[in-house]
Amino acid sequence: MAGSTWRTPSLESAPVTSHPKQASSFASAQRATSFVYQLEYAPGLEPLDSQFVSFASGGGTAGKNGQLGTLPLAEIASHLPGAAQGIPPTDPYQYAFTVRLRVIDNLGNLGEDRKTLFAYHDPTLHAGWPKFIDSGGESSIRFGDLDGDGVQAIITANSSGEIAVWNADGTPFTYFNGGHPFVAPVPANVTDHLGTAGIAGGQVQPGHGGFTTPALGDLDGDGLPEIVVNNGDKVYALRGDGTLLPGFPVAINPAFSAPALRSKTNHVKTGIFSSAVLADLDEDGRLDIVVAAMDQRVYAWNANGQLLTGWPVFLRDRHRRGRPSRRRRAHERDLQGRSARAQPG
Ligand SMILES: [Ca+2]
Ligand SMILES: [Ca+2]
Repeated sequence: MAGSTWRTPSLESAPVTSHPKQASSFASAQRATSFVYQLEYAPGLEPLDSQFVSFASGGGTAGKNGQLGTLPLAEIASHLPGAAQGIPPTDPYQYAFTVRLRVIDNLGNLGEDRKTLFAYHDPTLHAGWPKFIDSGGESSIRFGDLDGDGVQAIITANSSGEIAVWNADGTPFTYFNGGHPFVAPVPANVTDHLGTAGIAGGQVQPGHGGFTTPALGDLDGDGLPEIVVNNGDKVYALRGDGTLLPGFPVAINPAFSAPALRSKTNHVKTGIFSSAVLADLDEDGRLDIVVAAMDQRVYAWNANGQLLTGWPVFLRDRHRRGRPSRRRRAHERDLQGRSARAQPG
């Protein structure tokens, strides 16, 4: 059989006429003695066979893995509306093009794989942007004057457990952690697996959790904002220079999502999916941190990392039908007793 697969190319934004991109892929014919391959492009999402243009070809007897050709981006752009030079798209696929790798073995079998890519030069992009973060950037970006010089910096938190801060021109904001990202420690649910073959052998890097959208506010009253951000079961509060505020990180209580509480219809999780919110709940003139967790609780801590009295609060609709199981009610009574004994005063 003839086979072909793609390596996902790293994408970057640049003038499409000046950056030919390598096309990395894999071609082989495992049960045949030899094969030939052809790399082709065509404009659009579902081009006709007749539209494909070859840009690389070759052959061999053993599988070929790596750079099989170079995408002629300027040539491809010339087939797209306005040569893909800055006319804002009215159709999401206006600047799409399709690349296919076809492998034909000496027995006549054909294997084909396709990938749709986009070529578009956006002249409104600021110099120095965008940034490739090699990870999910699901959380929203925040702006903040972290060092009090009157200029806003750009704060990003990503799903690799990193917080990075940038200047407007795309250079690292050196006041924050010397210009390097703050990286969360490896969380407990990963440290439990550091001895597994992949991690111990170095093939897999242990994860650092993922940060949600940060909240900014002056927690310690020095006139400069702190960055408050959730990761896994923890809440981090960082000063603008990237150091942790004393008392942080704080964590939610794992007992509230213990396996004994889980049922088929209510699988409570240990962790925080939401972003933190800052408000002065106890009216002492200092911001507090409010976090809703997946254990059905809302937590509130003060700027020293201490739980406010009366928190966390269990969110439950008391008018809903049905009662929790006897096992669950017993566990909750036990937790409430322990929580009351732990409260000072
Ligand atoms: Ca502050
Ligand atoms: Ca307060």
